[in-house]
Amino acid sequence: MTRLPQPGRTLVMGILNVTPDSFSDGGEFLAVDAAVRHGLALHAEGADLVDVGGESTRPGAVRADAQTERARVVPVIEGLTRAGVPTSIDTMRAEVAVAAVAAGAVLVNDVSGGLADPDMLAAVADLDASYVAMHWRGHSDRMADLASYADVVAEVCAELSDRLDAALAAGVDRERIILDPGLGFAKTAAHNWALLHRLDALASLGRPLLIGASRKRFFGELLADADAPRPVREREDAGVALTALLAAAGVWGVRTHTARPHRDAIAVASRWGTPPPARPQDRVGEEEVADGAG
Ligand code: PMM
Repeated sequence: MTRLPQPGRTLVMGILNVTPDSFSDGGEFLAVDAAVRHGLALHAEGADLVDVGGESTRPGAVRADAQTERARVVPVIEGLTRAGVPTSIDTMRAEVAVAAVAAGAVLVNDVSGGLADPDMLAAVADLDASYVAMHWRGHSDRMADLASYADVVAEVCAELSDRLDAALAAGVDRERIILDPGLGFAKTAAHNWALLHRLDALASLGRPLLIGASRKRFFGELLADADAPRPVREREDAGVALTALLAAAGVWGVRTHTARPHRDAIAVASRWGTPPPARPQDRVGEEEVADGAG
């Protein structure tokens, strides 16, 4: 039985999309063995948890039906669980969440925070699994129209707080709930940066935070050359830089397409935040730098 890892530092959730159309890795891991191999590789390079998704949420994506979604994810979760790799299920559907947890998933990652499926929160209350409630305003086909805020930080906090209350009212144990501001979901680049700038406001909701920034469009805009956004596969370094900042700010987890560089960034942030031991030999290094030897 795999459990939710508690690594004592910011956790790395590796992304494994078993979909034909996700924005970064769509179509790469549709075959079960290719998907399991990629999940094993993510785990081997440092992912604490592998997040398996069977439905793309890219802006404008057409929804997969429940049966297709379940058939994509369950064998992959079974394969990874057999190999001892902890998994989460990225789904908005209660029936997929239930099947995925039966197959071994230890966390339900619901990008709709319980809004897309009226049965989700009650189903999660009965499962032995943690629950990520992400901020969401509507399905991908309407997302762009819903990206309108007078005060994005206050509104996302208020709407996430409502989802937390709804989960608690449905019987989900508070200690199992993690919150996520949902970067890029009904949010422009400016909204994403405003939320990242105010992690303290999100943290004041009293639950651990998960942040999914990896390769998203706001990095493409930030790093654009002339008029062309930076291509998806060339946004990784910016994501790693953000991971270091997020780890230094104490977020619970980051959801990323690679694992090793993010683990390295977390190690740097952890060490940077820890005062170095005051040992006499440290002073030798300082003198060398003063002499120009460094
Ligand atoms: N982003 C995507 C999918 N699932 N889950 C959480 N909790 N947070 C996110 O930001 C998030 C998510 C979209 O990205 P993908 O297509 O690379 O999976």
